[in-house]
Amino acid sequence: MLYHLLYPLSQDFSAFNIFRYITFRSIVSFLIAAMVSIIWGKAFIDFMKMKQFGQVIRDDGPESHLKKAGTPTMGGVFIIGSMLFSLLMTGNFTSYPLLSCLFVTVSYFALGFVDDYLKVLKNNSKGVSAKGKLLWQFITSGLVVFLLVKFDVIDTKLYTPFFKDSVIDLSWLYIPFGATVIVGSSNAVNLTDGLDGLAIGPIITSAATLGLLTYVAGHSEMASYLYIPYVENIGELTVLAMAIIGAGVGFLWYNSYPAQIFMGDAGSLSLGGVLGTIAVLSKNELLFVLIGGVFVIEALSVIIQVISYKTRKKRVFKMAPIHHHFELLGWPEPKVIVRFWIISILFALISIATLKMR
Ligand code: 57M
Repeated sequence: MLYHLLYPLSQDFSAFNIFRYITFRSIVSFLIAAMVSIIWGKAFIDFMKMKQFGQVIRDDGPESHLKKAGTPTMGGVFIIGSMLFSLLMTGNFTSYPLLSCLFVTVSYFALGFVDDYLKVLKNNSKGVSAKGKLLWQFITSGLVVFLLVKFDVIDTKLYTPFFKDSVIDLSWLYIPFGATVIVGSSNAVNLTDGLDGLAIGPIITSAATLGLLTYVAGHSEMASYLYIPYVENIGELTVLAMAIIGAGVGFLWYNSYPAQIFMGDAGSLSLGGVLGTIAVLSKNELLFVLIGGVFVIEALSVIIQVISYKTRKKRVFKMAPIHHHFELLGWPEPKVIVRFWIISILFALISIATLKMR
């Protein structure tokens, strides 16, 4: 709103011209989201404790997790709340890419919220059925990708990293493909969210990488210099990425080991979904496999474990997702977390380096 209220005044007060710049609004967006998230987070944790809304812990997991019973969950409420509040101040709501990302965020947040609420209320670890979740996720993402293609916000081409001339036009198949990227990202982040700070770390590094890539893709000269597709109005997603990072840092303040709160499905499904949507909008669908490498490894570990158990009756990992494997090998929880963060930073840097490798 600040952008919409103050920027038009720049004709009379030239100082307000600064709101035109994505770099300025991105920094403000980060600062507002981080501050609101830290302040609101404390109040939210106190509220959840007072109401005794705590996490139910599965009894078939690593033993070290049993002591986490009763930790407040649904931290996604203040992550997404702070992110939206910050964007209300700094975002340009005439941007279709921004509106599409917010639609996915809110829809996945609602799904995760209902799921968390059912778990907390019924005091078991079930919640919404897996089929119900997937259906909701695909309807939302399919609709968004369809509208983006129909109104020419994005094209249906797939651009391969490393090769500047390698472009495949998927035509209408792009709609299920794009939707799958968004749903896959949402669920992979959800699977990763099993240790304190384990998901939010790579969410921050992925958002930072995508924020940089959207900034470049929204700048016609930089885009053509780096041989990446130019997408109109996509720069606005840099402001969004910085709001995600700010809200994420505020959440990490409380979710760092030993966690005072978990993000819940309200956080993991919506944050995973919005990252996938930014990847689709900025035409980084393939590079996103590298950017979100930690999420991909976590999801692959589950797929490999399930296939191996079904076909050979043998497990590849002591337990999937893979972070449980390292825990059961005896690594202390903070070591697993920090090492996964280090890997996510490496993935981010390699992804950025691909900009000059095409
Ligand atoms: C969510 N949720 C955490 C918290 C968080 C197909 C199968 C692999 C699915 C998978 C699964 O259900 N994954 C999705 C994982 C849970 O955290 C809550 O859930 C939210 C995220 N959705 O925000 O609200 C627990 O994770 C721990 N946690 C932390 N710190 C955090 O900051 O310590 C979470 C956040 C929390 C807390 O203990 O209670 C979860 O793990 O349940 N299923 C599994 O992960 C299960 N794996 C499994 O069954 N593997 C099999 C096969 C199917 C591959 C195998 O290896 O043979 C394991 N999960 C658990 N115990 N907890 C099994 C044992």
